[in-house]
Amino acid sequence: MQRRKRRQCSLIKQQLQLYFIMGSVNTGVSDPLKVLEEALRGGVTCFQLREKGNNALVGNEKRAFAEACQTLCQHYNVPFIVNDDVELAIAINADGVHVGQDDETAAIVRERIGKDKILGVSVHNESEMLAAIKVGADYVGMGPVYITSSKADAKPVSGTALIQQMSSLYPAMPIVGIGGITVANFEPVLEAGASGVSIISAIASAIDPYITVRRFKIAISKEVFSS
Ligand code: 3NM
Repeated sequence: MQRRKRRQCSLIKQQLQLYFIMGSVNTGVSDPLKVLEEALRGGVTCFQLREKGNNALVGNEKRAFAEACQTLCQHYNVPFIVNDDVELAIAINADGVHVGQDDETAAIVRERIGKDKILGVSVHNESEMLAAIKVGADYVGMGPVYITSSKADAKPVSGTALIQQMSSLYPAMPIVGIGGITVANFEPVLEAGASGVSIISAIASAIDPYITVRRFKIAISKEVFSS
């Protein structure tokens, strides 16, 4: 691997460590921007705006919310990724885009956002992993590791087996685990070879998102230190 590419890869791996995903509908009665700010203050390393589901914002309201999230992320120097909506990501100059297998094909997204933006792709098997490598994805998301209620069309629970296999076959591709991950169950995900964990509800629905993120940070640093 070229030196520049290797440096980028290790940066992405650090940024994936505690990857918070949220939309305006994920925070219950709490103000989503307040939740995001608390999560950033606590030390999340990446943020993805995933504005989906019942009552999700659209149009100008979605854009205004995205820009407010982006401003917060910039303040904390944390990458701001947009789920699925390439138009919006380009319009507001987001740091990257995350797509699933049903969203706009990853190859087209890469072409549209250019090589310098972060591209994340959800994968569920080796052929999707190979396709993600081919289009130059910067990282892949794998899940659902555990049962989740945050994604209506989630696939069956996959556990950590695929992460283990893919991380040993393709060690250069950063992997982030997703689905039902909490402070109590994240360790096997990192032990299987993921660079980090993606979380919606354990942070977005926490009574105190700041304290929850601090707990994750302390537990993750112990895990990384002992490995
Ligand atoms: N993608 P929570 S699972 C957005 O398996 C998403 O690809 C998944 O939310 C996948 O942390 C999921 O609340 C939801 O379980 C994750």
